[in-house]
Amino acid sequence: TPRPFNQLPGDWRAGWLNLYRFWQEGGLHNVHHIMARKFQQFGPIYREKLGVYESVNIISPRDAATLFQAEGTLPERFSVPPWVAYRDYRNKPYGVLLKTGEAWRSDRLMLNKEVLSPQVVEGFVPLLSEVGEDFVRRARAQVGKSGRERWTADFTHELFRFALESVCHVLYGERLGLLQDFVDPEAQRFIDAVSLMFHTTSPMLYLPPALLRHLNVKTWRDHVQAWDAIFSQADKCIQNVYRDLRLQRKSAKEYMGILCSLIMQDKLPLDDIKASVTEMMAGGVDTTSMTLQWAMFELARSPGVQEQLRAEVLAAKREAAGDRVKMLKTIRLLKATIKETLRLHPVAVTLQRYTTQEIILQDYRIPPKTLVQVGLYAMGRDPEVFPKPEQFSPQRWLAAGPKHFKGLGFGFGPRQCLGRRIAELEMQLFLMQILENFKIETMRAVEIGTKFDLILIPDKPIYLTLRPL
Ligand code: HEM
Ligand code: 2DC
Repeated sequence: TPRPFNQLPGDWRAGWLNLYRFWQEGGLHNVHHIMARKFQQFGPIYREKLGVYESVNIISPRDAATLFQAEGTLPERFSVPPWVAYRDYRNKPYGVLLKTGEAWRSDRLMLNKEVLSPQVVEGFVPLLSEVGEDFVRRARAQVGKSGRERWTADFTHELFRFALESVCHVLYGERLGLLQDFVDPEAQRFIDAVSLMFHTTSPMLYLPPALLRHLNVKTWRDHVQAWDAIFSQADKCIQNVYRDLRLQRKSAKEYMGILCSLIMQDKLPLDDIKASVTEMMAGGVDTTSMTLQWAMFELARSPGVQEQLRAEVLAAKREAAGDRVKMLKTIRLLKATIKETLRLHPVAVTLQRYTTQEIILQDYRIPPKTLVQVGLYAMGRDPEVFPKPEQFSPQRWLAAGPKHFKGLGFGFGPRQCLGRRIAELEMQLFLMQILENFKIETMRAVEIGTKFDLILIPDKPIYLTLRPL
């Protein structure tokens, strides 16, 4: 018979002491390393308590399958306390990110139709490839300027702008012009605000929202300022589209963007549309840009893989006569490359769900309403799950064998990433266009580690070189 919950391994008895130790050990930026170490110490399941938050942590794909298969129709994840606290403090409505229960479900189902469904997603291809083409044009101009037949830089900020330009093009059907020499300072402020919002979230991650709001510490004030900037900038973009729509400045022929479709459908209250569109605009900057940066870094370090990938892309281009939609159907290795990048460099350190019924994990009884976390970063580097985990090998995703609950970079099920299709398309098109035009290189000697800044990011700048083919 399964063992009782109380026998779970782990040092979960002293929540506040643990949180204090965690602070002291510089755990703030090392959540992923600490988790990996705990799996080493306790095995594939352990219980922990940080502050007031208790969780059970798992690492194996089989346990992830058990968790997600029992999640039901209203799955809930850990609700990031500072994000909730901000909205309550400013009296802002929640979007899908923070809503729960039926209110989440009805919004989410409407959004799925306009953001995730295959019919709609195909329409994003021209919008996203246009932005990719502009990036290539800009990169060529930078190569010209350098006078050295190449462009070497830390691409973080270039990719932030690319990502914001991309997500805004599909959301609003409009270009911001962030890939030109002059960048609108308001757009730049939005980008900086999203990074600051993530950065100020992590120190407050394990404190309850009620406590946070009464704390007048700098981190909280910066956090509020960051969200204020995010909401006001998103609101301007939304108002613009709304006005153009009323004045019928938008022609009904072309695809006008996700926001327009949602407004015209008229099935969601405008405030709910706004809340979720704001979340998507903010969620679309650091996520895809960091993943693309990691992908280019890995490809630069594995020239063999890069050549194989380029061959696939060029062959697809020939066969499809340049038709991007057709190309996307044949580039298997490129899709595997993105999975492989997210295996080693997931954006989310864990996936989480509250259980709704008793489930059995590693032969322990887990009661309902328990927060269970899948250690995504630890799983991606576990040799039991991925043989030779340190090797960047997209091929592993194409080889025979079970991949069941191993590729979880965007989460799973009805609560998975809403921006998944946008993100995937944006990254596939970008990498295709880069590979068609440039060789990606880097200084091989430099080791880059990972830092937890709410999302996982490189711990130092990555310098990459683009060299025209
Ligand atoms: C949720 C990853 C890009 C918007 C999530 C979750 C993950 C994730 C792991 C939680 C899923 C779960 O609990 O099962 C990523 C990765 C990205 C990415 C790896 C890119 C490489 C984006 C983009 C957008 C976005 C571009 C906006 C267009 C959201 C939203 C949610 C979410 C709104 C909450 C959905 C809900 O609760 O219903 N993402 N994301 N993400 N993501 Fe993403
Ligand atoms: C952070 O312990 C660590 O996609 C916590 O685009 C558990 C946790 C809960 C929710 C996760 C979060 C972590 C990381 C960032 C995620 C978030 C859900 C959505 C969000 C993964 C793992 C993200 C980046 C969204 C953000 C949208 C936002 C800017 C409006």
